[in-house]
Amino acid sequence: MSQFYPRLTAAEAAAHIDNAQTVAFSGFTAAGAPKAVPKAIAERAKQAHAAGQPFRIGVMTGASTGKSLDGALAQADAVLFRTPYQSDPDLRKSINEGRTAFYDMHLSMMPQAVRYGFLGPVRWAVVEASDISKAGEITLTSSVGAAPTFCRVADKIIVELNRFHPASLRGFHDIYEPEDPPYRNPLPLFRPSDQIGSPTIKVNPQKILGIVETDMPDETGSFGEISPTTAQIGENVAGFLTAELKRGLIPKSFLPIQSGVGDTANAVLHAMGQRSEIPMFEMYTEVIQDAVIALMKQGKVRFASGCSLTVTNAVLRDIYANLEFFRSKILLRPQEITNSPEIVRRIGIISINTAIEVDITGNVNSTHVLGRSMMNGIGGSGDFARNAFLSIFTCPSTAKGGKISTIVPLVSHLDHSEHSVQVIVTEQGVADLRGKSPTERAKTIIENCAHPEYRAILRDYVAMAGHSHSPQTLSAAFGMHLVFGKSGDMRTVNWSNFK
Ligand code: 0RQ
Repeated sequence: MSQFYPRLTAAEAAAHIDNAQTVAFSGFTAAGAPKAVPKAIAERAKQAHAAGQPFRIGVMTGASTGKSLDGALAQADAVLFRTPYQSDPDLRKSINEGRTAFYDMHLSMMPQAVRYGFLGPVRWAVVEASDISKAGEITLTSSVGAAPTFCRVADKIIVELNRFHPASLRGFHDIYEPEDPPYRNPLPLFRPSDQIGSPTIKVNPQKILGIVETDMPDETGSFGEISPTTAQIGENVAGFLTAELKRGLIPKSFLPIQSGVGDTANAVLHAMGQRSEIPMFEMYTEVIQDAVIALMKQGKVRFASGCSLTVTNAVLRDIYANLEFFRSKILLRPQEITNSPEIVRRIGIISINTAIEVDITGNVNSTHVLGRSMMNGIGGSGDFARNAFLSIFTCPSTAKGGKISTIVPLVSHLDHSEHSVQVIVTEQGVADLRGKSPTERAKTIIENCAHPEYRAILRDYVAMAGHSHSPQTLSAAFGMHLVFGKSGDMRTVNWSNFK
């Protein structure tokens, strides 16, 4: 169908993009992110810089992307601002050195913020497609992200038609854009498998500048082996959910699961799959990872609604080779639907996300290392955690070989407040915070989740507060962080220096 549009090389497409323009790319994680055009834009930036000319663009996407997008543009120092999420080491460096302005957003809010005009005009949408019709119907590839909104608002669209993804993917996407206030209707989605939109993004063909043909696999990294620590975290989550089922606090038919991104999330799902007491369940999640596909094949996961197929290439090839098996089991939706706080609350999602650090009363930092350096961003964790039926945060009890305790007196940056966090799980155990005061929470978190080497340190911190509602001493609250800055080991903290 692509014969109806001008064919362009990536360099020809990139030549249309000017300094300081905002470019919105499809993609959610590396899945479905354009590869050829951003690399060509990076080349253009390098040439401009070599000639002493400025060339930096604003970059919007659904979430993180792959090395050909965030990586190449950051290496070329071509990113003026970036939103809403990233995980590329070069871009992270550019953000933390203050060269790229990063706007860390709840992913559910990104498309509407673009439509509302909050993020300024969008000149270009660059969208990876598996097919496009003469009438302007775009079939996306392995993710949806914010592509429908980007196509709607952008002045012009460049399509990367990627032959790696089959055109028969049509039907795997459920494209639905809510109306904007004051005219928004309730979202007619009641079960994870409900299809509410259309299979393609419909655009005015006149807006399409041209088509860049590619044949490139997604740049999704591989998952690490399940380590003893992540395996134990997985076991602890699965054990907790099994006990909740037995207590009748989770319905017998179970509830939809959202699980975060990364090795811990994969290990948690793997452990859930091993438990015969947990019935077949559905996922209403943001990122569909390898473990979900494995559980689907085992008959443990009935259906997965998500924003992206963030799976390794071997798994994606397997899905494409068995497309008809998966057709009735997977739907990819825009991020404002997968992460809709209203749907999350209404359908009763069990949400499982990873923290960087947790404090003794249950506040969670998901984004900043030692309060200053951006890791990735809040992503969808806030959309889910604040609204979930059950909001669980996992993390190893220590980082950097034990020199950092992930359980601290007060988080050095706040993403999820104690009011949104119900359960903390480390490899040490489970802290159930429901119905507990801050002082009771502190005791439970320290005794059940902190590493044994840090328990006495944290008990001493709590003791310092004496009788109070929340066991905090402001002069010492960042004592462990400050000591780490000096000695490189939180275990060297001496509270008498902070009283
Ligand atoms: O650094 O690799 O240099 O050793 O942080 O830590 O344990 O490998 O954790 O890869 O699971 O990521 C929260 C970042 C966890 C992620 C976060 C260091 C640690 C290591 C990574 P090294 P791990 P993971 C929906 C859900 C926010 C978005 C979200 C994330 C590195 O899960 O970005 O939830 N979440 N989205 O050593 C200093 C600490 C540390 C620390 C860990 N306390 N202090 N360094 N590290 N704890 C999905 C989406 O939104 C797409």
